[in-house]
Amino acid sequence: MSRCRREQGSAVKFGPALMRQADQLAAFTEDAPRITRTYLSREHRQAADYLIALMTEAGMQAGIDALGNIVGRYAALDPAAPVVMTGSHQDSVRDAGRYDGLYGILSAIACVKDLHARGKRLPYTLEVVGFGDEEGVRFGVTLIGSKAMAGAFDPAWLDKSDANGVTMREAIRDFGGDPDAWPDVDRRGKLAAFVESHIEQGPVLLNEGLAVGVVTAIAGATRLKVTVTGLAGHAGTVPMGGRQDALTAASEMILSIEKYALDHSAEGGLVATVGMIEARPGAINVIPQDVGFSIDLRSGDDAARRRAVAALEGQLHQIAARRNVKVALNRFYDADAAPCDPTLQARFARAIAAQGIAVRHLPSGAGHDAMAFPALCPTAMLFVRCGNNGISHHPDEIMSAEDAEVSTRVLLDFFENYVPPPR
Ligand code: HGY
Ligand code: MN
Ligand code: MN
Repeated sequence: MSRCRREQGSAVKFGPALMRQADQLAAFTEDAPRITRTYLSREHRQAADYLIALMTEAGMQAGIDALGNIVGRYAALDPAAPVVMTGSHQDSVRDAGRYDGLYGILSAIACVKDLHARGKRLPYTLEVVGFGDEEGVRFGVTLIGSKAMAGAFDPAWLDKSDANGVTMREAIRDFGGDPDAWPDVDRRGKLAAFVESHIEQGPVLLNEGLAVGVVTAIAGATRLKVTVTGLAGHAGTVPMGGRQDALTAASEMILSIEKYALDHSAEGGLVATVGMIEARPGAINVIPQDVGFSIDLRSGDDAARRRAVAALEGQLHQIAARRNVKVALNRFYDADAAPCDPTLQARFARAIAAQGIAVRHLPSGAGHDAMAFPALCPTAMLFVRCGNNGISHHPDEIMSAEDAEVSTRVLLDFFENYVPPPR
């Protein structure tokens, strides 16, 4: 009997098909054999066409909104019924795994397909969304689709350009969208709840032998761009004592950032990452004059994250002064920790227990589209176990058909038993 067969002998319904669908979507990539799919790209369109076909086959009306979000609707019998939204993002980081984001869209579609096959409608309209951009790879802005739906879209984003100088406005038009219609995407006041199913992207569920878990809160995040300005010089003639080397100064700054995060990791699970660095002029025989690097700071405790930003600002300026270079920090992204709704968490807990699985609540260090919604409506997340020690944002990201089966059953149980509060 296949390992995926259910203990109770009930047939496998979801797992293998979900794995096949994730494999198919992984083929829509800009740099095969790696997986990279950015906002409004040709590959975004391919993924949209594929997901719209799956949504339609599952009994939904499906299409793309003005900003490139893929939206499927499984209408309630009552046209005036409340709306619940679910989904995740279709885009990826560079050289990504194949489940981050996409799994949450596919699992929700599988739930609707099952409901439709049984001729069952819900006491609410269920919208399944593939958000166009959560990772922010192409334009440096994250959560574009989910923030637009939450009424937090900033029209200034439309003038941001990608690495080829194409503005978001032009890219939306080229994609067939309408950048000026961004206010139409706003769903404020129209959603009863938002839920997202997503791989954990960490090792907690794996280490505890659990297929699924309930998210308590999503960590807050601050992202900064640091520029260090020294003085270029001949690598052979400038004595070590007199240098204004921007790269060695940046190196000391980066190690001080790591040390701060290590010393304060108990504060809401504070983490700090320098993921990008660039040195100019970038010649082997020239002392670097300009260095730019990124800082990504996260914590479940907003006050701790703010303290970290202030402390690091002071530290970097002290190092710059001692090394006779200049430093500037540009904070371009700030998101407070997003709490998950206790009632929805309890609903997920009941659905997990119904599968005979111990209920584990855990925070999310990763950011998600769900972060945009607590301001609008009760919001919750279901985590699914990752293999390979929980690695993600990496081609070794992995999950199992068995866990896809279980987590989709949990999500379906949630949808079938959730009753929106009276309006
Ligand atoms: O960066 C994040 O946490 C998310 O994967 N975009
Ligand atoms: Mn991601
Ligand atoms: Mn994600």
